[in-house]
Amino acid sequence: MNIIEKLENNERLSYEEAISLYDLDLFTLASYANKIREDKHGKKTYFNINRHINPTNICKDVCQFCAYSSSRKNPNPYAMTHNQILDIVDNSTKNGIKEVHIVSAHNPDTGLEWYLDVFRKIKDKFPDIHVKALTAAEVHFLAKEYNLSYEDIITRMIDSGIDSMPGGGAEIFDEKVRRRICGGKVTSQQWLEIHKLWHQRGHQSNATMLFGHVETREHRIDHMIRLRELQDQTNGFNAFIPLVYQKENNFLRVKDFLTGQEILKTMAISRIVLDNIPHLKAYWVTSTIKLALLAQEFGANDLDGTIERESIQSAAGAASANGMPMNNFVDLIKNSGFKPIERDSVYNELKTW
Ligand code: V47
Repeated sequence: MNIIEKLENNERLSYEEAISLYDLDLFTLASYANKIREDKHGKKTYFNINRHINPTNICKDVCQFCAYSSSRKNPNPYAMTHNQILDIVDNSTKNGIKEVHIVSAHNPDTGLEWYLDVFRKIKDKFPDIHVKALTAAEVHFLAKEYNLSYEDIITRMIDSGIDSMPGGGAEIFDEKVRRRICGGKVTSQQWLEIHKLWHQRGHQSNATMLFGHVETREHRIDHMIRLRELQDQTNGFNAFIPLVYQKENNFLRVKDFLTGQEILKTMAISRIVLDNIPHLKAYWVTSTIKLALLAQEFGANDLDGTIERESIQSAAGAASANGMPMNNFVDLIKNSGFKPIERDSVYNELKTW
């Protein structure tokens, strides 16, 4: 059976077949990815009103792509206090946020209890706010620092009120590329193992893929297939989030930025390959808002959220430092022909705008 027949019949694609999708033209890919989107979600595009908080940029690890860590080209180390974090959440609730997304660098001085305590305080004061926190990279870092198992850390995360895990730290699973771009931090197998354990405890998470640096198309497909295999076992991933690499202020020497075509092809291919992950998020921060809106025609059905403050990708050149006002978000989705649906962090629909 050729690839078009398989696409017509909605059949699962092998690794080799998935790679050959890149040989199809953009419009063919768009039509198949869009059909999957429409079958799953119609014209709905989800977003949430959220606040990103990055409590510290002091990091023990040295990822070559990172411009956020203070040990790299950005020598302004900081660590927030609990009160600063609580004040941010307090202010943001006035803007209607439903979620705080809290991820940090790997700072040995802000220890395990420091984190757990701030999550408990947020939950005590703001019980209705969803706490999405700690990437698998942070879980691994904390487990190593405190000589604890992943299970132990996960139990403490749940006890301190974390509701879901973000998808960060996945980067690219291929071991050779990973060694080059972020050797020393959580391995691919460990990243997958941590999400598996989290899912087995009945909780949900997301999965990212950082692309557009030194990886090949084959590495992207390998990354997607490893996620698809885990999702077959656990069904715990909500969304897949392809993150477009931003090239400023870091130590990975990449000269060429991905073309819009390659970004959209990769979006469409991920919609087709990841047949078991319900949502595809076009993260406007890294793709630009214009391409994220276009990605709605290429399988994406989620645009993440208003964010308010963005520190990780904006340090590397993205125009996202101040988030996106809610009204802009809604208007842009509507004007592009889709239906803006405000969601909570686990995709319950809150409001049709
Ligand atoms: O894992 C770091 C990425 C991620 C750069 O789960 C970079 O809903 C581009 O994971 N260029 C953290 N990306 C952000 C993240 C995320 C974002 C939004 C939503 C969710 C979710 C998760 O940021 C890291 C890393 O892959 N990153 N540096 C860079 N130069």
